[in-house]
Amino acid sequence: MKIAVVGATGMVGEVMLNVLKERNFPVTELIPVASEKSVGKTIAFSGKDYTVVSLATAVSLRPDIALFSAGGNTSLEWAPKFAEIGTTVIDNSSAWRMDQTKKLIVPEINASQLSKNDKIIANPNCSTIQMVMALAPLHKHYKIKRIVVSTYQSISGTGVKAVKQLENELAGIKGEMAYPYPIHQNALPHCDVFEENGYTKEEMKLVRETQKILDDKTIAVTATAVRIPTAGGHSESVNVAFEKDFDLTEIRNILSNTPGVTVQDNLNENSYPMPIYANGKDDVFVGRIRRDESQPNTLNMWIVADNLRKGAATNTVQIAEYLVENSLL
Ligand code: 2RA
Repeated sequence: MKIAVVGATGMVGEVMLNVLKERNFPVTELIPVASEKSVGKTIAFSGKDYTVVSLATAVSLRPDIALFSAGGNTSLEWAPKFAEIGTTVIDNSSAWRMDQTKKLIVPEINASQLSKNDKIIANPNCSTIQMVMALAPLHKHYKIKRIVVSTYQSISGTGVKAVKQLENELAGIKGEMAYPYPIHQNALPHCDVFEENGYTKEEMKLVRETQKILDDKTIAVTATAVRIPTAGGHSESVNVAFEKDFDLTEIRNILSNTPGVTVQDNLNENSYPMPIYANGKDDVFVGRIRRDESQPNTLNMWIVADNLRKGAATNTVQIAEYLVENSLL
């Protein structure tokens, strides 16, 4: 399988290369793609050195699959060029997620929607993926009415510049700012840009993408996305109201039996999900599961996942695995 990784030198790109290797994805030829300033560099992958090429060169090499993590503008311009020559693109940007003609996929939930005709497939936003991984099985049993979610997002979601800003602040060095304010010992209710309605794009991704992935526009969602100085993953406090009542033991059993979800919920042992634990792992961790005593049929939970892995790279590679396993290329 000839695989292009577009954005190969970025944070998500590097994790995608690691995940391809870890999962023994059948890569016969790797085509690392990056911006002009990186063209010509070499990237080691599975014991071989590959030369970073430009997007135009990558298209001419006709890869079977192109895994994109290079921003929305690059994806809007170049994903169609790959698709035109028969490459299947799986894109991590938000460019195609709400396009009615494109599928928005979390393999454990809706990979069965995919067909050979899907040549540009959207990978959902990291904070959406981890939330729907826990909520999809519960929606099937109890039908979600409303979700209230607050996120506590790692600086790694912003990228290298943000990680560098925190390092500089910890070292007492004045450097380039990824955020309008210091992030050390701070919490910024500002992930991505503000929209007309006063929400940020990150918050509206949680609203719009959740309804698309669960295929249910009746689900009401409201979100507050906060950036905090953690590495290793995004955390979310989720309050979910169902149409039907539930039994907490059944909720835990459903989640424990959901592939890709691990329940960490034993208060006697102070066992609950944390980013320092989720870091580097592919599962979505769920804990602090408890009934919302303020209203009927409503549940609280705490959901943590590595935003660079299941939130981006691993989900992308899992989509590629599904395409290969089901002969959909
Ligand atoms: C963030 N989910 O965390 C966004 C993009 N990775 O900033």
